[in-house]
Amino acid sequence: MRLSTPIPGLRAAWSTLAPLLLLGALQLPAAQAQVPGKHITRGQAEVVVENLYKCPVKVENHRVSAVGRITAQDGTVLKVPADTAYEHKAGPAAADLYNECTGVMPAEADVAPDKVPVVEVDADGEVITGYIVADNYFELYVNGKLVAVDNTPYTPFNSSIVRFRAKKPITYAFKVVDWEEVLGRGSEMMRGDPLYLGDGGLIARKTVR
Ligand SMILES: [Ca+2]
Ligand SMILES: [Ca+2]
Repeated sequence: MRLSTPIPGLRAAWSTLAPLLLLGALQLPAAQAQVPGKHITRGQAEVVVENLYKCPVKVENHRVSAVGRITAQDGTVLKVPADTAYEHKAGPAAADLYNECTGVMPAEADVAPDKVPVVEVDADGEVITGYIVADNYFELYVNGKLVAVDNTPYTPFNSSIVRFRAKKPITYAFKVVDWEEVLGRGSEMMRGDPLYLGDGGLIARKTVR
């Protein structure tokens, strides 16, 4: 459950890249609007979606990506672990850099970012390639446009290649979700314990000129 999990094909691809700088607050599509502010919940959420993603092949670490609903103490109804573009089928799915479920597990020398479609943000911009791994899920917004949606919400751990054409100055924003094993509790499975506190993170790098 850590980002240090070996991901073949990733290290060499990242070695010549500079960190992807980012993180400004952008306005998300209305379908993804979550209630702003701080809310306190107790107990488990009601499951409203049993599983967003089913791996088509048997892998060692596949976990159910459920979605739930819970009412906070102030009466606000929240979706957990998050309202995502993946659930709404919004935005382009990120291409695989490494993914056990799709069988994309190239050797480092065989990674081919040039085959990834370019999402156009600004017609007069430059093409930028990014490499992303999230524990567990990401959405990438460039100059306010959703350009990539992680295709695996929970596990197995996967990594992605994104390409887009954008004009400077460029504002990057990520929405990142550390998925839950027990909805509403914020926990994840660790060595058989579904209430393990868990951890989350994101690594994202891009090409520079
Ligand atoms: Ca993922
Ligand atoms: Ca996690």
